[in-house]
Amino acid sequence: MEKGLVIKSTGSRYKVMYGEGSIAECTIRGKFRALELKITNPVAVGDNVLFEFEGKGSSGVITEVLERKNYILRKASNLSREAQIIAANIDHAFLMITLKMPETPREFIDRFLVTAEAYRVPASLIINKTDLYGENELEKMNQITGVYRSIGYECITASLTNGTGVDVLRDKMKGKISLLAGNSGVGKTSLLNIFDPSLKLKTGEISSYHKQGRHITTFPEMHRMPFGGFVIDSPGIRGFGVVDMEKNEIYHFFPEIFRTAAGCRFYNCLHLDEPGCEVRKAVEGGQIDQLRYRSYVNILWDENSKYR
Ligand SMILES: Nc1nc2c(ncn2[C@@H]2O[C@H](COP(=O)(O)OP(=O)(O)OP(=O)(O)O)[C@@H](O)[C@H]2O)c(=O)[nH]1
Ligand SMILES: [Mg+2]
Ligand SMILES: [Zn+2]
Repeated sequence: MEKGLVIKSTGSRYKVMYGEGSIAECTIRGKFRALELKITNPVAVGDNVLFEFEGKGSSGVITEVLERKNYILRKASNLSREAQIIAANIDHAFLMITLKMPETPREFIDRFLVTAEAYRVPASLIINKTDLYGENELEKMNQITGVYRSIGYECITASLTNGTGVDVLRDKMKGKISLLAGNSGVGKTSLLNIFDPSLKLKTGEISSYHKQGRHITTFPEMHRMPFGGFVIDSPGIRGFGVVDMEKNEIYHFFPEIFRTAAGCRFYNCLHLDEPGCEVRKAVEGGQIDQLRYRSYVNILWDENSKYR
């Protein structure tokens, strides 16, 4: 019996790192106790597992997944009730976004942050491709960093083309297990290639990212960094999610709404149109960002419609 760390999962096969960095190619056998219902993959990148060698060489069978401290889920769609674990046991999640080529939708940012809050994964934003920004995008960038910093999320601006922000990011990821998430084409894999040029990971052609984005990275994979620690590169994802979130706890995962909600008249206020709602007041007064509030309402609406 060996203890190892899952660094790649491609559906039915798993790469497990053990010892001083040896790799075993593993499969799973038997039934795994489902840690949570509606999760489609029993073993995920970042899982600590027990496995047994089988035959000769470096193949093995995973027999147990050890308890997870946290994880981030993806959903097939916002309305889906099934989810897949992208990565588990994350020290810090970084959502990489861009304001141009492609433009990350604002609600996408909030859905990611809600997921991170719900599973207690500390999260930050990386705003990449600043070299491409004109006046318009720079203004948007300042607005976005203003909103998210005031909530408490760190925002790091970067350009991988001219090297801005790379040292800051290296420093933040040193010695930790970090998840690098974000929509397709923002530059996640490019950052890993800068951190470790020997990885030579496949990145996308800038011309192929028009609106939808073509996914270059297809499976999450954990890479050991030369400066210590691991970074998980993940495929561009459409939807993040929380499984079975209670309607009246969604706002708990919007820290600024949660703080403000303490002043609402009704303890069960959903901050829609209840009288004496401090959240609505703060949205109208500009203390809570309107788009953040809209994301909240949309997520609430999705959770509601699932049960109809
Ligand atoms: N101009 C500019 N281009 C960048 C920057 N960072 C990355 N790119 C380019 O953006 C394209 C997409 O980069 P990838 O690293 O493949 O993006 P990804 O986020 O890994 O995409 P998926 O694997 O599909 O999720 C590549 O052509 C990169 O060269 C940047 O800071 N500025
Ligand atoms: Mg990639
Ligand atoms: Zn309220």
